[in-house]
Amino acid sequence: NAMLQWQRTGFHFQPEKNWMNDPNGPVYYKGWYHLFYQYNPDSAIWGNKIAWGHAASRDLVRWRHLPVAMSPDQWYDINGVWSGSATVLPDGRIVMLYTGSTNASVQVQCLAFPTDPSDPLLINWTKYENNPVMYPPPGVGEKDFRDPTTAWFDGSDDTWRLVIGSKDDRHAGMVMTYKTKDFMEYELVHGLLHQVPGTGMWECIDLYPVGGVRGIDMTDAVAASSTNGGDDVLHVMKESSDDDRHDYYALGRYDGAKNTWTPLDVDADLGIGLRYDWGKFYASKTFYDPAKKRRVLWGWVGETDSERADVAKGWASLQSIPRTVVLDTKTGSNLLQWPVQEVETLRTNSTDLGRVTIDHGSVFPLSLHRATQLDIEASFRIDPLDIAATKEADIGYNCSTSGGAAGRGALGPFGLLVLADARHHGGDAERTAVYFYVARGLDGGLRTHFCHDETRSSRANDIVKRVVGNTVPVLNGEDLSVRVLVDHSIVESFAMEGRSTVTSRVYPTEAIYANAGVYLFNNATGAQVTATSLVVHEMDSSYNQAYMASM
Ligand code: DQQ
Repeated sequence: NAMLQWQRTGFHFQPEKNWMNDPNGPVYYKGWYHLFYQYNPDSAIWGNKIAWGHAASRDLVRWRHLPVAMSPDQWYDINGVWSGSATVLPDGRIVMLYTGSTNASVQVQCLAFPTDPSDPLLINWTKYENNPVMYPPPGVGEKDFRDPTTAWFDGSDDTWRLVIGSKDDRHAGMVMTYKTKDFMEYELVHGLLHQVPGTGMWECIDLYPVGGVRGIDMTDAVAASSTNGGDDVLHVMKESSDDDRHDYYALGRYDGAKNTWTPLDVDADLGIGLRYDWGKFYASKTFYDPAKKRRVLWGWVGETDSERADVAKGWASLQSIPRTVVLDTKTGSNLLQWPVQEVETLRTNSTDLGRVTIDHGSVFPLSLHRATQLDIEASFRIDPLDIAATKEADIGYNCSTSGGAAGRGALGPFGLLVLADARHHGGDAERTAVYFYVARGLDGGLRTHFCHDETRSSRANDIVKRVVGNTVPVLNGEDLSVRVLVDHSIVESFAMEGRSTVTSRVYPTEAIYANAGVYLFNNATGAQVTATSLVVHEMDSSYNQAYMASM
């Protein structure tokens, strides 16, 4: 449907057509980044014939689409080649573990290898002849055993270990550990690595060490902890909650000898605390990039329009921008996620709008050439006198329930309107609001919320439109900063250097092509807000034909 083609993105990863979901087996091999993904080659909706789609890139930004890597063609994966992860062995070989849905829809773990390890594009894959290599253990549901992680080496008993998510019969999400010497025979390690009552099935577990600057490989962290006790390294655990379809993470400590992972803060445990992203983002996975010594996160960003619309378009879903992940050493209590630096190579026209003061109750249009593919960097400051003068206590503020960009308080909302109708900003014109709201507590303390308001993003009515977001830590003296990636039908925001991220899918019907614009807005009743810096970069498309041909 040509009418809907403008919804395709310029620099977010998506297949040429049909359905995509989880990122699978991300890995760096012989100079190429590989991304596999859950793919339905027959349709724009999920089905029981899920295969592994495949693409490769030199820079995580410009991708080359490759043939389907694995299809459901064996009894043990005939109902779907489901999610899995890559492990790079010390000699450079790759082993891939994935979940097969069998002819009886039992979830089993399977092994595959590159058919030709000398091929840097890893086009062909061979499934191990004795698959499956793991069955649901006693007491675990046949349909509650999936998504093996990347394995790491544990020198204490010379085994490789990996974890798999599940739930128990009382609806507690849980993580099991397996060990293996050769990836063919596996042993379930006694006990559970972690478990949280009431959180339901944990899909796509991820477990990895984090530091404040560089990425850390899990095998290296385990080796280091055996020599120095490992107290300086934290381990992130992530689970994708099938109940509410959000990716939850927590910072904690991994103890291989005891087979436990313990959260730093039990009140912010998995499934109840921090999320990677407060919008549309699920079934994510990280990998360690040895070339740039960083940890990179991918997440599946689904559609929020109707299945009917997806079928009409002929495609569904995007991947998030690949994000580097580090520990926020300033707060010590959250991660920082940030678009990989290579994204900046797509910046073309950059407009520095300098300092702009936005009076309360006003909207300010930015003059730009094109506004469908943007990378916006903005910082805001509320006049300190206005903060001091505020008596209002709105500590119960909540992005989702407090009136969005239109609900006015003393110190917010203010921020940006993107994919907004450039012809007129009033009335019912389409726009997606990306904003801060500062709430003042009874004690005078401030609490900053970062939200997306999608409720006015489209005139179409077959779309889920919400206000999403959460509080974000702001330390003394910090401006309120945000980086916003706008790409046709996705708005992906990174607030406060990546302490909080929010991703929205939006489907404007009029604010498209040359009609798309950006505004600053300040809907606070009692605060003057200054954009202390504001730079807008137009973004090139990464699917540049000349570039693809030269790869
Ligand atoms: N998607 C896969 C499963 C996984 C789920 C099936 C998460 O392996 O648990 O497409 O979105």
